[in-house]
Amino acid sequence: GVPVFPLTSPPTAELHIHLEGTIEPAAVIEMARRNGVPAPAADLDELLSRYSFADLQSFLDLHYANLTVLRTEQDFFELATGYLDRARAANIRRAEIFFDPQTHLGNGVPVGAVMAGITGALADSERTHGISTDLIMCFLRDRGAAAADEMLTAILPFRDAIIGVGLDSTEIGFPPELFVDVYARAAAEGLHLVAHAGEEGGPETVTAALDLLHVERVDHGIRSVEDPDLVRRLRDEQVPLTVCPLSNVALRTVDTLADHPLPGMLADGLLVGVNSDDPPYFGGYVDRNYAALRTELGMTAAQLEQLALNSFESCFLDRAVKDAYQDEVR
Ligand code: ES4
Ligand code: ZN
Repeated sequence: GVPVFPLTSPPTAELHIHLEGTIEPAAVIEMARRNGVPAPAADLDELLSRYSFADLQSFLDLHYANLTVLRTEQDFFELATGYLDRARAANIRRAEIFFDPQTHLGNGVPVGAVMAGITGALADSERTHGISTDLIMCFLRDRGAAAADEMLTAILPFRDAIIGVGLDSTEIGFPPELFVDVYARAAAEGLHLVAHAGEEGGPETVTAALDLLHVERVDHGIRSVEDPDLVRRLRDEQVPLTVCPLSNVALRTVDTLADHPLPGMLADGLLVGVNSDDPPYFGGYVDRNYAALRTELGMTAAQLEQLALNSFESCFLDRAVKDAYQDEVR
């Protein structure tokens, strides 16, 4: 018979995807062997047994251990190419991709090698994969403000390869207040501004990101629903929120998908979209997130279409380009 819901997810923009968080477990083992560095686990089975999390920090511990195997330009080229292949299969048409050069600098990998590998893979992504791509460099909040400032200086030779800056890693204990100066510097460079907030931290971290860092978009932001004044503001100003449903379940930010605030946020008129965050860790790409929203939350085709339209609305793209993508959704 005719399926009640479309079998494929709508064309979507993915605005909350960590490039390093797309590394497949098998690639971790293979790159460790190839680079002659210790693998974070004896074999694939042992590695996979660790893919279960209590909170954000327990995920980050595994994530950073896995990333010690990334050493060469070729590793970053393969990482980004692998992402494009899987994003294409998930019907992604536009990706604004986070990456974390501080992690690799800390592992002894020069920023030039990171940039050459990633930009080499993404340079022609529209033609090779039908996906337009740009990069957003994130500061690791747990390394503090001075390190973020040094990182911004180190990326300036590659200024034209990025469209913006973000803020990720451990949220609790590292509030937006610490990063006011480095965000002002990034703004003066003409970079777009986003930040993770309101994932584990409360709604006050979202308000601080807006008021003190002047972010244009908030990553996660789900705990905003605890503050009615903030919800009104997010609706009135149509601040984009990059929500990651399967990530929130995997990191126990929400108990089950049925408890997720996304349907209520959509009903309240917030500009929310669906994103995958770190897909091999959290249960899949955007298509799997849409499928779970259908089957576990009972979201309708009309709601999913709105989420897809919102994803393009939330992009750092010209109006005419957004319109063209949105016409493809309808
Ligand atoms: C993150 Cl540094 C980093 N990488 C991937 N996902 C994240 N979530 C929060 N910080
Ligand atoms: Zn994230």
